[in-house]
Amino acid sequence: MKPSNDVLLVIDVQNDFMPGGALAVPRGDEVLPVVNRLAEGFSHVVLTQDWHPRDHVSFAANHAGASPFGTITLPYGEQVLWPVHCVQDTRGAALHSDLVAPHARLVIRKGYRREIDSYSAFVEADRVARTGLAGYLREQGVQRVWCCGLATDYCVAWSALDAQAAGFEAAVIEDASRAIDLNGSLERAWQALSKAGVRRASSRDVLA
Ligand code: VGL
Ligand code: ZN
Repeated sequence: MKPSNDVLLVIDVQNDFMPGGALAVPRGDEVLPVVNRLAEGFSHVVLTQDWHPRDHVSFAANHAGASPFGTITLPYGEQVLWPVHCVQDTRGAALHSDLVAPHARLVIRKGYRREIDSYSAFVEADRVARTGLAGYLREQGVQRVWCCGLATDYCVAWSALDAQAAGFEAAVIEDASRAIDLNGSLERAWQALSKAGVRRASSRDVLA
């Protein structure tokens, strides 16, 4: 069993990111058995939930003439436009019912401000607003952050990069994550992770 200074950060294992969901990640459901196995091996588990208001700036439907997977420029930079997903308090935003982590200590919700998206569990897309997760983890004596879930190239990667930048040792558990892979985003994510010194791990190594 991993001690409490290792945290398993389970990103956005929510209905809307599953096959058939509003923003389906290909084979996203395949992370469930792997994440469940990992969660059994960690005493400290934290979950995240993408949690948008219906009028969220990241939804293509809220911009006249825009289509999902296009981009716009916002005050904080380029923003990908997504299908409406993970609207607060809807079924799509709920954690998948086959996720088994009864001992998870904290659920961080993110992307709840209408005007700012947040892929990262630590810092919102304006790169200024903080979720409070780094402070919580520091206060709990956490040193290593093992990231997994959905999607590898967006919320998992951004969370791992910010964990590392916040002074934790971060890793992405590849087989416990699945990607959207939009215009080469997965390859770019692995490059950024590698450059930042984030470890690329497999669940077998983590549990060994
Ligand atoms: C995500 C796009 C938009 C993710 C969330 O969980 O990776 N991607 N919102
Ligand atoms: Zn989102």
